[in-house]
Amino acid sequence: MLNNRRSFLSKSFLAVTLGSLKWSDVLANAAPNPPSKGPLVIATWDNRKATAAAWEVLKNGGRALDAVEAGARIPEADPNDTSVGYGGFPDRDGKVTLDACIMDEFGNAGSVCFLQHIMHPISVARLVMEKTPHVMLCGEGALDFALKNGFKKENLLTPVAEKAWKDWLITSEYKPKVNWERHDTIGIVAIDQQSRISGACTTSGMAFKMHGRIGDSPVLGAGMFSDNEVGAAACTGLGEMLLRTLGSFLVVEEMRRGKSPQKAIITVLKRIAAKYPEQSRDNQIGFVAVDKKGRYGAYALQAGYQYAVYQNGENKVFDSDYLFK
Ligand code: SD4
Repeated sequence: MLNNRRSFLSKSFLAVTLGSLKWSDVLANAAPNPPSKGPLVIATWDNRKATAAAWEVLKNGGRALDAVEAGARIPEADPNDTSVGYGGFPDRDGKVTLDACIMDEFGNAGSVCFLQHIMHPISVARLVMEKTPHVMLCGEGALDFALKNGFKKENLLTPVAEKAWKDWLITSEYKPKVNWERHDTIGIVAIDQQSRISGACTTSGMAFKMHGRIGDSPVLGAGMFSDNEVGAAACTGLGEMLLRTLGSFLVVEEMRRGKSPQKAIITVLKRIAAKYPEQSRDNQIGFVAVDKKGRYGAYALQAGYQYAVYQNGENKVFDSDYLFK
């Protein structure tokens, strides 16, 4: 441990001398980390049912990839979750269109976007990763692929979501605001007993978006990114800002430079807020991240963001800290 710390500090000395690191960051990260306490899963919002499903896989020595898929499937099938899968609020034409992506510990990735009528886009994304030479399938092609692989065509528009859409049509005003809709888009990242890291993200996107609009969630590096050597990050919030900044990729890159998950997220949120000050003031973005040491972090632009963590046999939800106090 002492030797590791010494070698970390001498490497850091070089990095500071070369100008790629600040001492304040070095010292913060040089604090001995608690040893990895085994597997861990963390998800955006109060997705405790999802982290519980993921934990069932992790606690038995299962693969992080299976855990994040199992977790993501929970809100996808929940009619009361109006931001994901079945029950998700539709676009302004009344169509429920779904986006999802997944990455495994080898850096393989799969994604679907603008997918309709399929309850579990995350599992279709996984099949794209495992059964095709491609990474991303969209719309009709993604639907054909899903149907050919045994997925059922279903009506995903619940009466509650349909009513919300009809009410919205009266003013037809599209103005995303902080925590304006019940955000429950799930970004979920996990490390398993063998230190394999994976991530997933699934959503119905912003309610009453334009037909054809695709957000950050199915875009690798925007809604989620995972690199088994470093860690994984995923997010929720206004997709347009995350698409322009590739937020999840940036969080992983900040961890690669030596930052803890928490510090990496804060750095990225500050960068987004500096680049888009007005949109950042009026909108929400929240991240979760895990690193190879089994540490996690979460942070948001605004108050009101929550995240769920399952670790050491305990499933907890926390109010996230945030930038704009
Ligand atoms: C999107 N990031 O489509 C998603 C929305 C979201 O909870 O996170 N909703 O822009």
